[in-house]
Amino acid sequence: MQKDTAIFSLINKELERQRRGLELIASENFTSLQVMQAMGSVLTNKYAEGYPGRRYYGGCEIVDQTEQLAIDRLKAVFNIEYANVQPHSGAQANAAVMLAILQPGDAILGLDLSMGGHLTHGSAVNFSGKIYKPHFYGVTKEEGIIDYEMLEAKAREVKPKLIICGASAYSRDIDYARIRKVADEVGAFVLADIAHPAGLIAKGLLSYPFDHCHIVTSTTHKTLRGPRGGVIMMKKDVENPFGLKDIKGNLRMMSNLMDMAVFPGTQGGPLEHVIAAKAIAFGEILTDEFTTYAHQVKSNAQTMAAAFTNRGYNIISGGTDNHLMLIDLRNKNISGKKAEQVLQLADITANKNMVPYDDKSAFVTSGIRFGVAAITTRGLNEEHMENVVDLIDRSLMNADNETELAAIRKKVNELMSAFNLYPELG
Ligand code: DSN
Repeated sequence: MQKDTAIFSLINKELERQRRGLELIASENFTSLQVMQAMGSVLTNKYAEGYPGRRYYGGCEIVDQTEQLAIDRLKAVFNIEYANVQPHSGAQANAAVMLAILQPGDAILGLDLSMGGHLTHGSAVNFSGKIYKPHFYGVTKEEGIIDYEMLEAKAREVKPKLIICGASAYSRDIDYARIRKVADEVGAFVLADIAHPAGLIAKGLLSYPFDHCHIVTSTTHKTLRGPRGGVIMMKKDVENPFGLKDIKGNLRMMSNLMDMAVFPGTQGGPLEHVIAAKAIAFGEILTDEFTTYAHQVKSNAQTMAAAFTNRGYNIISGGTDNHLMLIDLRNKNISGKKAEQVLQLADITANKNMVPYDDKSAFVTSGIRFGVAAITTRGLNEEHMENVVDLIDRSLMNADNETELAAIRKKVNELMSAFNLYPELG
């Protein structure tokens, strides 16, 4: 068969783009080469509906082993008893959890998208806001931290069946114990969606949600540095606490409800090539090298936040506990949209983001979000953060100066040329 040069030349261009730029999108990272190799392997050819040892297809004896390794390693990463590694994404993981424990029309309570939450936590344009009855809590106007009092008051008022914690643009740790307390009071499940900070939680650098939240979901491609995908986890496999039954009317263990909600509930055949890549990533997370990485992520983020603050930037909540920060640009007289576009011209990639109590739309926004997971993988450390912030600041302060932006882009390219990305790929 003829090589598809159209696609492969585009893939090479994307490799060059990733190599030369400063990647600051908080939800992105660079996997290891072996993680990518597993994704491009023969495992993509295999159908394997079901779970290891109980499949609906023959020939699953090898993928049973790769999937079991992924499960066992993920359990070791978080010291937990249950893991499902089949969700194709974080959104799929959250959809399965809700299918498992909710009925259409049930009330759910999540962090408002415009305050740092996620689409799947009840947004009106998402399945979670269409099938279930969404209610929201926010962050305080003064400090930008989760308004736990508001969360508790809302929970008592609307009596949700599910309280969701976790966020996409929130830089502080979360008080899971406090959320569980009010959940117990009103009879709600607690789901922690740790997609963003999972890699730091894995290494004990943030609070451990598993002791307090009935269910935990994550993506695998952000701070976990694995392939694009999702997982569902629980500390212990217990009989479901609210007497939930399966469609045959049987009381089931929580693990059983979760597994059935993934397959056949929301997905068909699992992506066994991606699951093998997840297994490799989880194995990498168990190493000391990843412990060093996670500490470096946290330190880089704090150094970057301090450098922004020193230049008069307004970081929501005043700093960061994790890998990201959200900046309100209103005192810098530039919108999030314009900032994203300008940075792009300097080969700095980030995303515009609404800030709490934003007066601009989601397409314009007053904020921009930066994360350091990817540049930390490239090898940048505290010493580089001042320079990175300087390059960003100069770009934003010269938003309409094409000559200056071209000069900054040259500096960015020079900086990044010192940090190899996939040298094996030539
Ligand atoms: N869209 C992802 C993010 O950028 O945070 C979350 O799904």
